[in-house]
Amino acid sequence: METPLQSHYRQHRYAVLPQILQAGEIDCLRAALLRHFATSGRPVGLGLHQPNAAVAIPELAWLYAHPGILAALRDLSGGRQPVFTGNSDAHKDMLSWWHKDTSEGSGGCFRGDWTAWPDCSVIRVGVYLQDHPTRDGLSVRLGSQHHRALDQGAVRHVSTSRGDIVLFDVRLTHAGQFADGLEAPLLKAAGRSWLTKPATRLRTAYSHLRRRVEKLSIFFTYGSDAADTQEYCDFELAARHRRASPAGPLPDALLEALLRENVAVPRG
Ligand SMILES: O=C(O)CCC(=O)C(=O)O
Ligand SMILES: [Fe+2]
Repeated sequence: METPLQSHYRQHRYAVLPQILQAGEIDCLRAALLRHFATSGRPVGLGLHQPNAAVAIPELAWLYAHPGILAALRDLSGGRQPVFTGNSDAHKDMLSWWHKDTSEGSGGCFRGDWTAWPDCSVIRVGVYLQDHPTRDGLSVRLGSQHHRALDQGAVRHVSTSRGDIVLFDVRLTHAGQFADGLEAPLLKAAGRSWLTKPATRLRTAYSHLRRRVEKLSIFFTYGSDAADTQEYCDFELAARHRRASPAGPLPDALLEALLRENVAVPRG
């Protein structure tokens, strides 16, 4: 018998885990991200992006080994050992656009025709640190795991509240907050490197005027003991070696937390 989580995920390739994080935990995460982004992060999507957040923001360690998240991942994989791929991003006020988390722009993380696979063990875990009942949270395109083109699949906004966790197949086409009419030309301008900073500053002023609260989120990638997860991890490792600045090892506190929860971590 399938569990309700397995059945929803099998049909839609995404699922919401309601109320996994407590109010105090969300406050902690928000404070850690606000502290970090006060001095760090790269301008992306008229906001700030921190790649390799597991290394760059060590205070997040406990989140990656959260028992509620791991129980769901074990459920979805039929009890296989979870694998923390090390891929983790944090975002502040970042606008987004349709994409997949399969690194298609840099060669693709999977060998073979993944559009034909009925299943995929590599799962993105998304944590929004504010409510998104009707907009600006995660949007997905249903059935898009079978298409390379990013315009395929009916669009669904995934309603989430503070404390919820969202899980989705990395092949699924998805986006976060879309640019509104005023932000769209700014976002386009920010694509030119000399305009990135002024465009981002203008957008920050616009958000203040609209009295928006800071939009904060953490996204990270898990797999399980399976061949496609191994491919994803090999791709990640090679990409990390190609990058100019070395990523550095995962913090000891994170490795210990993962070990305690019997999570595997790829070598390298
Ligand atoms: O900006 C968002 O909310 C989505 C983030 C995302 O798609 C990612 O980190 O892979
Ligand atoms: Fe993504």
